[in-house]
Amino acid sequence: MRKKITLVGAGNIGGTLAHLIALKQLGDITLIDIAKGVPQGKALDLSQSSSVELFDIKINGSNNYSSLKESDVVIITAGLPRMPGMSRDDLVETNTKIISTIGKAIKKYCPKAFIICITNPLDAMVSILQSSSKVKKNMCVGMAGILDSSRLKFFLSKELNVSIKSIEAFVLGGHGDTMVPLVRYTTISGVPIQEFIKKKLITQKKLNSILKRTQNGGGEINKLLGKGSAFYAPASSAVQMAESFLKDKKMILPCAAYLDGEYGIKDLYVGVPVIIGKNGVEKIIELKLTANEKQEFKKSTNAVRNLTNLAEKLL
Ligand code: TXD
Repeated sequence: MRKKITLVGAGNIGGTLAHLIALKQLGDITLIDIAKGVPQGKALDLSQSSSVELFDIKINGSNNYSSLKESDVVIITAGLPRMPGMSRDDLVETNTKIISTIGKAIKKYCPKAFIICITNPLDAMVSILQSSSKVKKNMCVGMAGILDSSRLKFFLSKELNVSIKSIEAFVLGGHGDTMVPLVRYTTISGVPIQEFIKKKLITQKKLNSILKRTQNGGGEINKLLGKGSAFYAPASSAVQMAESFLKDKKMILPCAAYLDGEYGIKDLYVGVPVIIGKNGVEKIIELKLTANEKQEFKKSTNAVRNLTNLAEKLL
């Protein structure tokens, strides 16, 4: 019996999610959107590529949340993306209302599903989604850290002229300007990046500019596109999470997960490395942080908590 993956939001990311999931044949796909015809049109268009891509999964479009029924995985991108010059936090009011409505629909139609939130402001929206859907806290997670880490890895691979496959990097904390790229855990084929600085293969100055570029990764693309946000890399990142759940791959991935004391943080969704398997977020990986990293992480979690409290007050 094929799994059912429902994508709430059939816009730039939603359509790309559907395409990637179809090509990987992860399960049958239902696209839901409020825009009349858009989920149906994208579902039909994607289905018409099946004879070329040779996938057998079914793809449907709907304008009703009742189509969430019996979903195994739900990926949410519904909401407004940023316009140039807007911060992710500027979206909080509009998207909080949208996300809480969707959360109630999940509670009604698929309370056992694994929920992946993408909508910004990400960390606060994951919290709203969990509190309105009442799904188990470890079955609700946010996609941001994989995207932010992927941007960092890409910039480093370009600068060092090495395969992207050789680079490991982590970003902790909120999906915003306060995110914490963990330089100390950045390695190239297991060699800490500090060794590359010592060998003058990259300067500290260049590394710092790469970290800054990573923190502004979303804004850079907003500016280039003129409207809307990045969508290819965000979609790939969320599909990696869905696949780790559906295939019980137990990958260690940086995601916005619920902390209940880990890293000294209680009752907050924020970006940390987690293991994702068939039971959702199965474990929070607690990395040892230096005093400086702890300070940066605290700054980031404070910003996330303020925004989460604001979102909850709006409900
Ligand atoms: O790393 C991350 N988490 C971020 C997240 C990376 C990139 C983009 N980020 C955020 O994802 C972005 O700021 C937005 O909040 C979401 C979705 O971005 P996308 O680029 O896909 O936005 P679109 O193309 O505008 O698609 C949003 C769709 C659109 O088709 C709307 O009609 C629909 O959401 N929408 C709804 N669907 C269902 N239900 C409701 N209420 C609804 N409202 C809007």
